[in-house]
Amino acid sequence: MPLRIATSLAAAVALLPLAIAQSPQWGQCGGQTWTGPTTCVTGSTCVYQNPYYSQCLPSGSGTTSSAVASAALPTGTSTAKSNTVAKTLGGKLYFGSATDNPELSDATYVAKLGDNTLFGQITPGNSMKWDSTEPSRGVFTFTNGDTVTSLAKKNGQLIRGHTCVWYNQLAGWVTSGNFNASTLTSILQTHCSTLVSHWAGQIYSWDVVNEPFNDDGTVRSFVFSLAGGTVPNLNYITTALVAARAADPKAKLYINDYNIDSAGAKSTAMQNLVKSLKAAGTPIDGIGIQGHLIVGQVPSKAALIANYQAFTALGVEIAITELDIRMTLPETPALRAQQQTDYNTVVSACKAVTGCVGVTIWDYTDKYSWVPGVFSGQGAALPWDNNLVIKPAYDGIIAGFTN
Ligand code: 9MR
Repeated sequence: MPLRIATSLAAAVALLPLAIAQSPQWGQCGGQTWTGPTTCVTGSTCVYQNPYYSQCLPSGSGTTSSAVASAALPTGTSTAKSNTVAKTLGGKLYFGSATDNPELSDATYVAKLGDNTLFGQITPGNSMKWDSTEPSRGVFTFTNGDTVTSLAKKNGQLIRGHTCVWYNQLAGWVTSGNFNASTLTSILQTHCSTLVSHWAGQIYSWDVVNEPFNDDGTVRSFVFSLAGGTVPNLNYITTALVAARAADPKAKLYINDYNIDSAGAKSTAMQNLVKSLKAAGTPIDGIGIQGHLIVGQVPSKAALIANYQAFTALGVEIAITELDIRMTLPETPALRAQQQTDYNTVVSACKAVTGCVGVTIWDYTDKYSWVPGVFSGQGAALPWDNNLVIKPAYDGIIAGFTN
C-alpha cells in the first residue's frame, strides 16, 4: 500500500557500509538535474541555493553558510514552547526527545535538551540497550543510562526506558551462546529484571519489547523468538513483561514498533498480540508507535486516528515514540513546507485520541539524527536544523497541539 513505508529498517541498516561518495566543501550536492553525491564531507552541510543548485558550505556558524541558509530556506516562526503547549493545549503528558551520550558534551545542544518547556520527556537512544548494559553475561554497566536519567531528573523530565529486548544491538554472547530454551528464558528474565530494577521508580514507561514483527506481520526471527525451536514465536514477550512488572510495578510497560502508524498487516499483528496478552492476564500498558516517516508519504490524519483508536480500544495507551520525517536531500522550501504539514498531521492525530499520551521525536536536531547514516542521501528529518534553529516543522507541531 503506497502510504506505508516499505523500507525495512533492518535492511537499511544492513546497507550501512555501502557509503556513497560525498561532495567536497564548496562542491555541488543537489539541483534538479544533478546526479552526483547529495551529501557533503564532514564539516560541511548541503545548503539549498536555488532549484538548480545546492552547495556544500562549511557547517557551523560561519557567516556565509548561515546567511545563505537562512535566506534560502524558511525557518520556524513560533515562539510557543512545544512541551508547554503539548500539556496545556494538547492535553498530553509530554512532548519529548531522544538523546544519546556522545551528544551530551555539546553544551548548546544540552541547554536546549534540558529546557523542560520544550521537552518534558527524554529517551536514551542507545545507552539502555542490551549491548550497552550487559555486554558480558551477568556484567551490567549502567553508567551511560545513569547519565541520561540524572540529566532528565535534574530538569524535571519524564524518562522512557529503551529497551529490554530487541533483535538488534543484542550482545554477541547471547546470540552466539547456543543456549537452550530454558537458559534463554532465564537470561532474559535476569536481563529485564536487573535493568528495570536499576531504574525502578524513575521511569515513566519502558519499551520492554522493541520491534517484534516483520513488516508483513509475521513474528521476527531472532534468538529469543526461536528459543527451543525453528518457528519464531512470541512467548519471550510474556517473560520480559512479567519480569519488568515485578521489577518496577509503577512503570508503564510498552511494546514498540515501526510501520504500525496506520492500518495494515503489521498493525493488525500488534493488535492481535495485545488481545492475546490481555486475555492471558499478562501485563501490558501501552503500544509505542515509532513514527519513522517520509515527507509527503505520511498517512492521512483520519487514517492515523482510526489506527490509534484501534489500539486504545483494546485497553492500552499509545505514544508516538520515535517521530522523525525524513526527505531526500537537499532541503528545499517546498520540502520544508510539506514537512510542516506532515508533523502537524501526526501531532494533531495524537491530540485527537485521548489515549495517545505524548509525542517523542528521535532526537530534536538534524545534527544528531540517525537518518543520514542509514538512508543514504536522506535526512533533515527533525524540527531543529543542524544549527539548532527551528524549522517550519516546529510550527506544524505547535499548531498540531494547539488547534
Ligand atoms: O538512534 C539509534 C542509533 O544511534 C543506533 O545506531 C541505531 C542502531 O540500530 O538505533 C537507533 O535507534 C533505533 C531505536 O532504538 C529503535 N527504532 C529505530 C531507531 C532508529 O534506527
